[in-house]
Amino acid sequence: MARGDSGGSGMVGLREAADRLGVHYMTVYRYLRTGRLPAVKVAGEWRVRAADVEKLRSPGATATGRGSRRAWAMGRMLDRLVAGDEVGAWNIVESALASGAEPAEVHLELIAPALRAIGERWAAGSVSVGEEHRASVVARRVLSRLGPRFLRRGRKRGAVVLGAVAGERHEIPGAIVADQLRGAGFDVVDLGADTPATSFVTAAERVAPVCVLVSVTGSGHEAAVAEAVAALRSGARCRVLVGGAAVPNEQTARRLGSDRWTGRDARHVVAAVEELLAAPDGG
Ligand code: B12
Repeated sequence: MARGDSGGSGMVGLREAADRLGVHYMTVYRYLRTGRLPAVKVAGEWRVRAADVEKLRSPGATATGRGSRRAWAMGRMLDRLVAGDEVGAWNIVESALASGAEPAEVHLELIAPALRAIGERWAAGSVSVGEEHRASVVARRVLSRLGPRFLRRGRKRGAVVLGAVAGERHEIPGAIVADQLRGAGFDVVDLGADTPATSFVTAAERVAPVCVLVSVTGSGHEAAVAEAVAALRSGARCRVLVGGAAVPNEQTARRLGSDRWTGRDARHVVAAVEELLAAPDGG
């Protein structure tokens, strides 16, 4: 008889299922509620088929441990985004949160890598333009739903203005950074995609920010970045950080006129803004 398989019935309890899947008990309960794991009540207790539990384990999930579970969840997120399945994508987020993931980890370990993988598939031709667009809409909606978890009460540490440079339509990296900055106690003015240089200046004049973050993901936006940086330096006289996937290192950051390199992910961006806050004279 298999471990935890009471009576050799091929059925196991929820705690045993949780152990086998390497997830929290409440996560298994959520699988029941959302229909991912069929269950029956026997003498007042939920039982699930051991074979169904096995099916829930991905090929990579035989290894337990947080890393492999997150990798598995990321694969499922990728799959749900490509399918345009908002409910399924949100269920994965809820499961991750229920198993103890921080909202920032959901950003950086589930949603962002899934989107980058979709980009690779799009470039390789295995995901269509339409699927990529639909996936990014679903990702955006899931991010919006997660957003309130980053809100903090209390006194703010300062304001930050953020926007993707003129011509740049990738605004999801900015949405992620904005929420993580909010979680770190900053007030964020997110100007979204395709922001004209003058709009950066107007927003900065209004809120006197710790800095303005100019986001650039794709190639070919150098002229627009130069225009935004010049307008901010002369118009708003504030500190400017240029970052995003098109700024892969310190050298590129400096060449584009950034006061600092913001690093590779949102956590590094938050750290860069905090450094500026700690060095008020521009150090
Ligand atoms: C979704 C998506 C789109 C969506 C964007 C929707 C939206 N609402 O944002 C749409 C469909 C509009 C789109 C359009 C295009 N896209 Co596109 N897109 C993507 C995709 C799949 C995901 C982007 C994303 O959100 N990534 C997730 C985030 C979280 O990734 P991230 O960069 O790691 O973000 C972190 C860092 O940037 C970091 N960071 C560090 N410092 C700083 C500083 C600041 C200020 C910020 C904000 C962040 C930051 O923090 C972020 C969070 O951790 C990427 C694939 C990829 N590799 O990202 C392609 C990708 C970026 N797109 C690409 C291309 C080519 C295009 C198009 C030119 C396609 C076309 N021919 O039409 C257009 C360009 C439109 C334009 N003018 O900008 C290429 C870019 C290649 C290049 N080097 O130029 C990519 C890489 C796909 C690929 N593999 O080729 N796209």
